[in-house]
Amino acid sequence: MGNTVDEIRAMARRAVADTRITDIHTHLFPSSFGPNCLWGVDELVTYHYLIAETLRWLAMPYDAFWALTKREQADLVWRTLFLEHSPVSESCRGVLTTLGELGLDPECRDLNEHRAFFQKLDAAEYVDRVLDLANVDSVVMTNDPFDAGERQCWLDGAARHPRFHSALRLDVLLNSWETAASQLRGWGYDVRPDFSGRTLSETRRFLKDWLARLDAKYMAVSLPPTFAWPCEDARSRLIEDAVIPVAVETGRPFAMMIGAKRQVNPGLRLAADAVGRSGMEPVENLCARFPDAKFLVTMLARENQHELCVTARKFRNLMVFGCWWFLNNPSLIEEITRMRLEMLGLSIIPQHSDARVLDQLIYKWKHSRAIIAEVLADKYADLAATGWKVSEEEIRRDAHDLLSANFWRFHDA
Ligand code: FIX
Ligand code: ZN
Repeated sequence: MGNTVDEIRAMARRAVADTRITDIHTHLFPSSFGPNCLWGVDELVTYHYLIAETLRWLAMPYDAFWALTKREQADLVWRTLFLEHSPVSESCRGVLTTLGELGLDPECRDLNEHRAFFQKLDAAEYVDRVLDLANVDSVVMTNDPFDAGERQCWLDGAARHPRFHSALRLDVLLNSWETAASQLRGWGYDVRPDFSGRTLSETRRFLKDWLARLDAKYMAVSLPPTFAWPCEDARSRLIEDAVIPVAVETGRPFAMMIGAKRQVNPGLRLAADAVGRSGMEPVENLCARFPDAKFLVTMLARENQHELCVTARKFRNLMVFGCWWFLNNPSLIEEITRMRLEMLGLSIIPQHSDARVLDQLIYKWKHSRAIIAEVLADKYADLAATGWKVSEEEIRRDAHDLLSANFWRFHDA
């Protein structure tokens, strides 16, 4: 007797819901990092995804919006996206899912009533409560040593939280070398913009110092659609002679997040970035040239997803992860997850949250889990049709691989 489709669906839903997640890319911080740790309803409502949607409805100059206090911005977003129109976008729906899961009344249209709930909370306690509610075991932060405020927290020895791992973010180093070089010099590393002298060995020293200070699980960079490797630019050289040697020596993966077109409309600030299609050659070239290096790769363009799967079939040192940013929408998560399972089986990391506000973990994972469970159930149902019977234990093993173990196995390899 095979499994019935209903049994399979129920098992897949239970397994995915019960699995404790390692969220491999977020922008979250524990409360010991002070103002870097964002939480609460005003932060949820002023998420840059929602600001972009709000400003589409308004005629006000962007600067006038930014001149408002956070609370005033939140009031304006709430009025525009939740009261004057129905909140059907994924980011709006996410706010309502989050409030509902926290036990608040999602029907309530008065933002001040929601605010009253958050005012009573203690940040440190709330962090663990949210992680538990989202059934997230731990998150990986995005840690930028070039960000003055965050850097100071690390140098001051801000307390670590056992559920917050770190990742060393290298956007300034790899995307703005002149700026990075002058900063590094100021911090006592003997580097020069023209790469003369000890520049590369000193850059490696910087990377190793910060990997150790952070106990970072990987290094990461976001890259434009025009990213090329190899080529005659500073980034190409730094990847080859600094990042990869340190990644191999320390066993840390290098995460490349490819396809972000930055600041296409700068007035929108954090909401100003867009997407562009990328070539797959740099990923192929790097994976082939450095078989001992481990690459975590996500791409922002929907059009790149199929070829990224094909590339991952060719290189076991390439781990595909997440439905990043503009792809983190139900229809696209479903399409992409289905394709990845069909082309790569279970050897993927299907999702990360990219949460910037702590409470977003609740909705991002609730929404993603639901889709991952249905897609998995469809695949097990297809197996059942062949006569292959899956046990609940096997489904739980697979869900654990997807949502946690694949990352740690790749990290430890
Ligand atoms: O570069 C990144 O890590 C992006 O995820 C963010 O910077 C982006 O603004 C974002 O929040 C996407 O979800
Ligand atoms: Zn991110």
